Amino acid sequence: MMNVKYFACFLVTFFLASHFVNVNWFSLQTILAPKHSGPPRPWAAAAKKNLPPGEPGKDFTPAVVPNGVKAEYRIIDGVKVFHLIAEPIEWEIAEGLIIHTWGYNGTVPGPLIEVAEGDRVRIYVTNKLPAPTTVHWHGVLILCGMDGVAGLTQPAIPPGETFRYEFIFPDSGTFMYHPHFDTMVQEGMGLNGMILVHKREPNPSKRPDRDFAIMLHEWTVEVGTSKPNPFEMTDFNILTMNGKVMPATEPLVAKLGDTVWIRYGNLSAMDHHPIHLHGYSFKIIGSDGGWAKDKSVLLPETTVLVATGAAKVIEFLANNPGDWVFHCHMTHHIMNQMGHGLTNMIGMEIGDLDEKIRKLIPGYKTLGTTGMKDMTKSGMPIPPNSIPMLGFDGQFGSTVLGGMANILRVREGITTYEDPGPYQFPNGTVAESVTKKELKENGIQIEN
Ligand SMILES: [Cu+2]
Repeated sequence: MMNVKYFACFLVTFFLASHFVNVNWFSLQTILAPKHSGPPRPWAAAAKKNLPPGEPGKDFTPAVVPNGVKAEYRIIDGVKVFHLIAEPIEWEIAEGLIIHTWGYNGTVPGPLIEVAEGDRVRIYVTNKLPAPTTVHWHGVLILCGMDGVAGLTQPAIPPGETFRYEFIFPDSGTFMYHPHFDTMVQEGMGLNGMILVHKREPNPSKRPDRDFAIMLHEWTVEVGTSKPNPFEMTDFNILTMNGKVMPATEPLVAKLGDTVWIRYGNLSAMDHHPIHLHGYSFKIIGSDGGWAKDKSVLLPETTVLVATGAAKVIEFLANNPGDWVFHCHMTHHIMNQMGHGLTNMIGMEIGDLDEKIRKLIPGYKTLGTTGMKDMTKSGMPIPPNSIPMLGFDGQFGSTVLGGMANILRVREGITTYEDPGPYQFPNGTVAESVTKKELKENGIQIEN
């Protein structure tokens, strides 16, 4: 009789505990316990290890997000708890262009989720969009029910509601997150972000000294408007690194001798981006699928093709001081709104055309007869809320290159990673104008 009472009491207690304490925690523990037949599940080993939350500094060197932020978290019972809010936001692409779009926690891309391998996370996703949404953890090998595919693995999160995702990051690597509901519109409006899962490495000398995270994205914002058009299929006119175009992109700073990683993620709608780095060759040591096992067999590269829906990690030794540009090598991607769909004026002899037109339109100026230099900020009147090519104002003038571009500054003897400003070139090392005498001495004759 007593046994039945105890059993009934146990059932009631278990029901109450599982109902009120945390139903998901119970079920996840059960599922993650590695007691399965067949091949080991990709997440089973990490679940068995049950590691404490990884600590920045102690377990890994925190990454740097140029122009960006990291997701805040609190640790509750050994679980890192995050909160993502998908919502309409206002975002400045560069001075002169503010867009009204969608983002996570007020930013584009969303905040970087930075954790260590084996970290258990609980991520609450609140939907403040006018449409349902989900979050998919792109590249992370987790239980199917946490995969975030609306309709297939979960109901979509209705506007106004909050869902919980809970899992363990089984592997270190470079991953991304984005909606898996009406993906074309929601990603196109800017809902995307990166996830860095660090290897737990107690010895700092075995970690990279500088670890940068950059998300690539593309937009179409018609001149004079502020709403990106997610229905565009081919003609993207704003190409961003971490939501900014050059010169609003924050330079990357490294000390001579540093081991540098740059992790690129790409959630552009249609384009792959071949990102070229000047001054260095590097090795592509990782992707969203994992890491190269033997770096010595990798081909040295100067351009990494970051396919849409992929992440790539490059590694190099910072052994060449200077200001080195890195940029997408698809040349239309280093332009902004005014580099597209123009009448080809190159080589046109305009004579006194401007003078005649100015009688009808005061201030008129024909642009583009020698290329895109006229389209930089100083060269033309700008329609409201739009950006011309911009370009970066360096110590020798404009780069006449903007868009998906940034600068790596490598310096000797710096003690902080604050922007050190323009590179001081050693005397006699800069390309310069020459005299006729020198040309003659070198056997070069120039007509006129
Ligand atoms: Cu590109």
